[in-house]
Amino acid sequence: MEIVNTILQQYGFDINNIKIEIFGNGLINSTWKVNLRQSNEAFILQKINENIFKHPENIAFNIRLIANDLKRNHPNYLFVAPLLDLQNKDIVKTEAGSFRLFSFVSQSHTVDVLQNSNQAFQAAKQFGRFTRYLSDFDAETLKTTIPDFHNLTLRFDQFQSALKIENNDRRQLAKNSIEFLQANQNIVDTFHELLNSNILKRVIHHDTKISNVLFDGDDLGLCVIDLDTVMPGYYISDVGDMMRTYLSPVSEEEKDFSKIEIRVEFFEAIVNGYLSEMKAVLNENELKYFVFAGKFMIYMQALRFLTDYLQNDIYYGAKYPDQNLVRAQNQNQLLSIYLSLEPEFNKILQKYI
Ligand code: GN1
Ligand code: MG
Repeated sequence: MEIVNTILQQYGFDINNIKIEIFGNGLINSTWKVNLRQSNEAFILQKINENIFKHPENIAFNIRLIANDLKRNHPNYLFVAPLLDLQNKDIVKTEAGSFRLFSFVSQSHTVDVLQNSNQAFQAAKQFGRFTRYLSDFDAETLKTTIPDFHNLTLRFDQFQSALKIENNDRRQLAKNSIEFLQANQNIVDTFHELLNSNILKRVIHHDTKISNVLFDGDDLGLCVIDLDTVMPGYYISDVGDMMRTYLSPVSEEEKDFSKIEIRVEFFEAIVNGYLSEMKAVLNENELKYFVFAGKFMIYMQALRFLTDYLQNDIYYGAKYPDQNLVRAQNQNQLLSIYLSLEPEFNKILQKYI
């Protein structure tokens, strides 16, 4: 906490006049809400995890480029960019890490668990709008903040290597999950096919969980936040992570797998919301991979959790011993339900394209 106070002083805060609370539930960065005692004004302070974002200045670079482009071409779009410190820097580097500060947008709220399919529609629309507004912007001018972040080929290879060298006990406990992922390796093959098709690199958010959308008082989407993983990528990353995180009433942390379900009307809401912005932007070939997007992301997340489990939780950490195994099993269960609904999903998609 000491360091947080020091950082806030660099932004000109009087630390006697603020109240600080831990905020949100991200797995990677640390986030605090800073409330002013004398008014309703509030701020969000974030420490970037530099084990994962090795060059925080690349994040700042990307956000600056995008902010300028949006200001020019879509001046009414609400874009939450980092504030400057007393030395006019948008990122404060210290020995304890790199920090950024944002205004807390007043009259806005975030949602941690989706309550209805309208929220899925609104969120999908916001992520679609973000990519559409930047569709004339050259995505390749952005820095890659995490190399190979959604490279499924690499994620699969990392999983294979973890199987070779790691922990026998854990590998034994993970036997069924390992077999399930190996049996579904055709998802990696389809990913290769996609890479060789006419798929375009676009400005992609890469972390479309519902808590990364700001809503107004009427539950209308306002904008997207948490832009650390904004970089060149494929739209299936954004659509797929919405499917991964919006379709089921329970999250990746749920241990009772009987609670994992797929709400088909939420799938339709994602299709409708995303395509309400992106239908005219995506080419015919890209559209072919819309349903695949969900498989791609659920499968990749299961691989990542299981790989981390086999590597003793070095990436995600674990609050209890088998947490990353449970997360992987949870995602596998979600994937198997998703696969069984594919024909129905394809039919729904046809209504919108
Ligand atoms: C991480 O920290 P958080 O929750 O925003 C991860 C995502 C995963 C997610 C799974 C940089 O995101 O890719 O989907 O956990 N981010 C990074 O909960 O690895
Ligand atoms: Mg994130």
